Amino acid sequence: MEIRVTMALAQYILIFCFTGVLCNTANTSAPSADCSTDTHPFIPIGSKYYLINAAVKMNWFEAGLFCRTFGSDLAVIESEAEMDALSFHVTTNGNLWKYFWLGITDLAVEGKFMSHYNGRAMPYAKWARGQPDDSQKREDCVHLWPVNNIYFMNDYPCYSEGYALCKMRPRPKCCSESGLSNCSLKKLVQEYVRNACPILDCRD
Ligand SMILES: [Ca+2]
Repeated sequence: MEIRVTMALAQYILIFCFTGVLCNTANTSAPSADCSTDTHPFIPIGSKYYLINAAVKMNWFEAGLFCRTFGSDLAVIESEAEMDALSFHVTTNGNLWKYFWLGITDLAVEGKFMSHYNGRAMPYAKWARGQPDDSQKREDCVHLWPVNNIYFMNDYPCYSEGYALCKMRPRPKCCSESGLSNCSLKKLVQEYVRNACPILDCRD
């Protein structure tokens, strides 16, 4: 019975090898990549991880590119709790009075502020009094703005200078953490393919 199952699996592997799908995947991706717990250089604030660059001023576009170089995006604040945690961290770490760019803009449709990450309406807002005002009709990017030692949100010219506030993207759950049977199967198939490819001389 076991031999029959193994042979059937080998047949599937052979088919996949000819198509080059699984062999390429097995050869180019480390099985532990999905399970990395290394969050450097992001730091935990509240329940999320961020990278705050309070050293170099950038416009909104540059700040977004800065975050992308670390595989992240300008932060989109999703709740009052997240806003409070970020405000507390920034104000208690010597960065009060600095402007921090968020991943929110109404560049696409004036007055409709959305996440630049997924195009959805901004999930949470804490506008400063009288904001957003699109002053001089040139304020399309949102930043964190301190008013009386408390951070609020304000629309601001995208080419003005501020600091990047990057938020780490959600990581896929590790197979061992999720305990899902399809993860175990995936690992099993990857292991078989990894062993079979050199024998079957799989090529790109
Ligand atoms: Ca404004």
